[in-house]
Amino acid sequence: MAMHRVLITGAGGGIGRALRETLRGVYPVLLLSDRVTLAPARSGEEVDRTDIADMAQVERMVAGVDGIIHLGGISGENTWERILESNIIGLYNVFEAARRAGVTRIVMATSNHAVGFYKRAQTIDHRVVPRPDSRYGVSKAFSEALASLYADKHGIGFLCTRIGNFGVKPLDSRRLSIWISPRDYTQLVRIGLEHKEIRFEIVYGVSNNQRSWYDNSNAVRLGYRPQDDSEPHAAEILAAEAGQPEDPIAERYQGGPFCAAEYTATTMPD
Ligand code: 15L
Repeated sequence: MAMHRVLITGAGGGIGRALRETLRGVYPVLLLSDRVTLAPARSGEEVDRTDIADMAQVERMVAGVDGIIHLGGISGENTWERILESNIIGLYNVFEAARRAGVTRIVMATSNHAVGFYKRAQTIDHRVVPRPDSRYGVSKAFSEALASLYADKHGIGFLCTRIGNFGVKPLDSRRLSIWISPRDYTQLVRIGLEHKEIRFEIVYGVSNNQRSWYDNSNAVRLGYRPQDDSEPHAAEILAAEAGQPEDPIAERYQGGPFCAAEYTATTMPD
């Protein structure tokens, strides 16, 4: 199962731009796609412009591809119409076109927001049922369900990476528990594309954070050995946040402000 030609959707976003560098030369061809214009192709790269909401364009994009890193779509809360177009219809188009084209492996960006309504006091693993904290989180739970269907029914291997927060360093106290560094995410993506026995797996896309809310033993079982930990950034972040007003809903749940936004219930879920 050689990965010769690997497609990155959403290649113009923050994670896509980072993977473009860290995966350069790892696979013979990196096909970089987005609906926005990308920087011109260098050696070993091809650049494509596709709107994943358009099936005909998606079919052209996936022709001749061996593996896909699917990052395309909306990456935060948005209107139902935009989520529907990009994260439901667009996602379906990518998986269905991949099936028709004989793609064998897909690494997919799901999110901590698929399980954002678990409390911070709880440690969760890859087997918990989804508890989305937003329309965006619902679309990510849908993406995991669609991946499961295409794995079971059509034999495509899926690594669903529930990404916490990707960046060179954690941004705030919540992100101390869910941060992932570019090199750790690159390692996880390579496991997803190269591990011989992946059928359908959910893992947390997080570094080796001391403050983690996740039992990421499924990723470890697949060979993931994260190098980074948010802890060296903790003192500075916590000092900067000291004395700031706290939202009780955001503070109680892992999804933080995604849980608090539009919240109208009169009692807090357990
Ligand atoms: C996500 O899923 C988003 O894609 C990202 O932009 C951040 O908001 C992240 O979650 C987070 O929870 O920090």
